[in-house]
Amino acid sequence: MTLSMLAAAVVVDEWCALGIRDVVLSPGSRSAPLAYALHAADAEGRLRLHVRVDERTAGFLALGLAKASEIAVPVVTTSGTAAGNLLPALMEAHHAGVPVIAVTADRPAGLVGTGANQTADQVGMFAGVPRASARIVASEGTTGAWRSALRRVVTAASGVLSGLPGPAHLNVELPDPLYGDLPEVLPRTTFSVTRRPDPIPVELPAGPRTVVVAGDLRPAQGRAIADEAASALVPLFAEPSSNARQGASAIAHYRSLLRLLGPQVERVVVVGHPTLSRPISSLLARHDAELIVVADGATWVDPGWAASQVVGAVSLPVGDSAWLSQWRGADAAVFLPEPPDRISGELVAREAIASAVGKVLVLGASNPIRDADLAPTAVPWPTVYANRGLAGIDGTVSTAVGIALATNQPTTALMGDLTFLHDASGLVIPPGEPVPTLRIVIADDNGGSIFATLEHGAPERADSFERVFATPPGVDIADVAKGYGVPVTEVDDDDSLTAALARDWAGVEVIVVRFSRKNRRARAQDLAARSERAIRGL
Ligand SMILES: Cc1ncc(C[n+]2csc(CCOP(=O)(O)OP(=O)(O)O)c2C)c(N)n1
Ligand SMILES: [Mg+2]
Repeated sequence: MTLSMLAAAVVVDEWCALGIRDVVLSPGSRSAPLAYALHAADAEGRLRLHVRVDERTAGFLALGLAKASEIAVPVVTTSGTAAGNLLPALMEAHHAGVPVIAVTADRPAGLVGTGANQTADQVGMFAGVPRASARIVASEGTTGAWRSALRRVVTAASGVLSGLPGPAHLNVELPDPLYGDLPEVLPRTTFSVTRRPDPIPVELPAGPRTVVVAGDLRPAQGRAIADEAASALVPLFAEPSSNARQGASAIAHYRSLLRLLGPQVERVVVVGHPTLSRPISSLLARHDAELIVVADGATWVDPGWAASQVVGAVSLPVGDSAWLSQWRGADAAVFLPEPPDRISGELVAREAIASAVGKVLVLGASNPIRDADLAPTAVPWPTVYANRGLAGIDGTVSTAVGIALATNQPTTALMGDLTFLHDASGLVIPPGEPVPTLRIVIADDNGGSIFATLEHGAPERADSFERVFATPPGVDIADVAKGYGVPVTEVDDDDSLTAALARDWAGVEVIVVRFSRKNRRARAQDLAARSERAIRGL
């Protein structure tokens, strides 16, 4: 048995023992020992292996699997640029607290800097991003030392001790030969880590007019904060991926209502990572209101530098029902009609949400998640996931594939056309690989319409807008999806959208919803005006 095969066998055996269930692998030569060991473990039913050619896709697939399972997912690459392609997924994992382990196969250290083929300096290559890094040097150490390194890396990624899950990096340095028999029996000592206890909630004093802001959260956390806000009669401003956007306290149009009602807020409790809107950023930057941040890890959210108290968990006192009624009354009075004979982004989001109730919904960055952030709160919601760590438009298809595979539930992913094109290769699922039940709804408005709602969309900047902001891709999205062998439905009116979303499906399918982005800016302005009238009319 070769040293490299022994090291690979120990790595995979320890992962199985630590409870890892899914591993993603991209092909290569330097990583071959790990590939053989993973193939064997998958055949024995000890873990589930997913093979992807494109490492960027593989990284986001691991991210989706880890996000939904809340269990660490290793993603294994060969050496060189292959490893570099994991960076975007690791950055998202860092900022969203997702346990992805980058496992980069490497040459023995003596070859770094010599011009040896496909050899880069990989130790520390993700500088500052991993929560922990370790090296497995197959030509040195013992199986006990390797297992110890693996335990540290998986424990750090899982956040069991720190409360802060996130990415980790394992560089596995493998000398030739890179094939041979796998050992039959591997010695292992028992090992376990005790999870740190949940924090004790801090009871807030009664009195100040309070609101709760819920940003991106794990589903169970979101449901808990929705219940807490509802029983305390506190208005709740919950972004879709908080999973708190429901219940008696959730205010659907909080973004537009904040402009007039915001100044009355005396205390803000923020849970999770809000990222969607400027009104919330302004609320979190108010130095004349108390800002209480609920942090479940080693760091906390405070983009306005205004935090007055950081707590591990919070218990809200019962508030004044008139305060909640004021928000609810204004909320109920806001109404944005659909444009006649046309589909709007909000309609697509609303229907996608309704069609996914009881199942899983993944929301792409840009307008899809913001459109969902206008959907009603007085209806049931599906379990929602989104990459809000860094809000990238990259890797969304692959993340959704991972979420669907980890939840094992029919999953709907709503994303923009550019977001889809960025990661269309996430549709490449080689024969024999586990197949998700995933429906991708593409809000195809031929470009990046979000910029139309920002300063760049002002009429006086129209001459540069199309080319350098909207960037209409000029490709037929349906043809692109068909090229990957995926069934495609094309819709361009409300009835055909409703019908397409009502159907059951198997495997991966794509629904392309074509609509115009012409009225984006006008609708955003209309909503602001209607919200103002709703408040003044009360
Ligand atoms: C990786 C990455 N590159 C660039 C951006 C900046 N960006 C934000 S939204 C957006 C356009 C998205 O277009 P689309 O997916 O069609 O959604 P739409 O705005 O039309 O709703 C871009 C380029 C980003 N968030 N992430
Ligand atoms: Mg678009």
